[in-house]
Amino acid sequence: MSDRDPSLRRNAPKLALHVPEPAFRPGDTPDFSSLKIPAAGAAPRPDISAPAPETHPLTTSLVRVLGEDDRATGPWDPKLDADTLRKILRDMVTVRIFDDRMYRAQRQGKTSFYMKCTGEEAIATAAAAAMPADDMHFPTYRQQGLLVARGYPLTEMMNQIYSNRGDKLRGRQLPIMYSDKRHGFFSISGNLGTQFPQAVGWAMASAIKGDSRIAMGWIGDGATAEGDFHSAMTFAAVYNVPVILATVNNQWAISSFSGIAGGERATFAQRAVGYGIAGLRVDGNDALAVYAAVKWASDRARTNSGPTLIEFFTYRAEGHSTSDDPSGYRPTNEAKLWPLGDPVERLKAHLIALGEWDEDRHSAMTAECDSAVRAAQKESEKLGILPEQGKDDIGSMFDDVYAEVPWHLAEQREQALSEGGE
Ligand SMILES: Cc1ncc(C[n+]2csc(CCOP(=O)(O)OP(=O)(O)O)c2C)c(N)n1
Ligand SMILES: [Mg+2]
Repeated sequence: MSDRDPSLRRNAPKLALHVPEPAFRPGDTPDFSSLKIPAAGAAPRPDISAPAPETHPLTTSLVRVLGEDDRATGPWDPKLDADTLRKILRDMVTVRIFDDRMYRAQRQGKTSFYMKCTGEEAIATAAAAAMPADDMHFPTYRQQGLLVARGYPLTEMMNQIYSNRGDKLRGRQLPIMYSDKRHGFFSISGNLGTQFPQAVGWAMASAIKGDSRIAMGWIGDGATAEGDFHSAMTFAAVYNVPVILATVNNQWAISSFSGIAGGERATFAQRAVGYGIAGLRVDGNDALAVYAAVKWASDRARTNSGPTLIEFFTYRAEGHSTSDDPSGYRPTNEAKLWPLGDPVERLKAHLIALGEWDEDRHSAMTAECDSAVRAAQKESEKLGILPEQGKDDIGSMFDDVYAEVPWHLAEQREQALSEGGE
């Protein structure tokens, strides 16, 4: 009798699959009490040239600097001066105001699409503060803080969002998919995951040329399930590439929770262990911890001590984009109950505890940021908003793709122009 005969296997268990489900759905009361949150200052800080395995215990804990008492503590305290702290705070506040105004602009029909990074502001702004301005970032759509922190004009960002006459990308990209080489900000690609191998490739090229600039690649928790994540990790490990690979674990990928990308089985930082590279898991709502981790990984990469995978643990406080309504898949008060708090409030409280800030100064600074964002918006809207764009120069949509326009596109352009672009 063949061993494929089903009668021989009748006592075997029925095979089954596990489909991860988030702990809380709409209507439930979120309870984060089982979440293990190590105390600030508890994580050891290995030397930047330490062998990768020395960092591996840090892939299951959490690097935290700002304590419950709003003080900075432990070996990861980057000991920043008050001006640097105030600059990071200001950048975070600007990003939040910018996000709110552009979200509203989308609701007013001035553009088709917008994505906020609410609750995640510390990650890009503190990372930018920790690295020289000529290092290269390969960001996703949630690192607008890099541009803000590096002083990219807000008007330019808005011109891109409105695809208006000032948009130097000439409407080629979806709103918010910025690109600016001078600010070390690689063109955002809507194809998730591409940023990781591209950052590794750029950093390899930098090393091959004998340059001293490093790259930082960015990815979301959901996109780590893409093959690109793993190809990038393999190359980074094999060639000891001078790169920082950052996973922003905001626990959601549109309506899929992080378990669908593997987050139930291991932390995202733990993937560094299998590849044999350094890994850190960091409180993404603690600007000082973000700064310290990125500085550590940047110094490590720059001294040829190897790549680092950093997981920034955070929470996506609002919808995925203007096209999303999270009340359909998670409790509405989850962001408020998230125990790692609000990154803006935490840094503000720290500066106040240091005697370097107060409520009046905070209100004045917020008002200044608000005026700057409003002024930029006014300026940008003089150059047009999205619904007004495109019809006047329809032939230009064939430009900038090929050095020489192929005959079939030339033919289509002629046709579009002769039909008046309708
Ligand atoms: C290759 C690819 N697959 C799917 C999508 C559609 N998509 C856009 S954003 C998104 C969720 C990504 O979630 P995550 O990586 O966690 O980043 P987050 O939005 O949370 O910052 C998906 C599935 C895409 N843009 N590209
Ligand atoms: Mg996510």
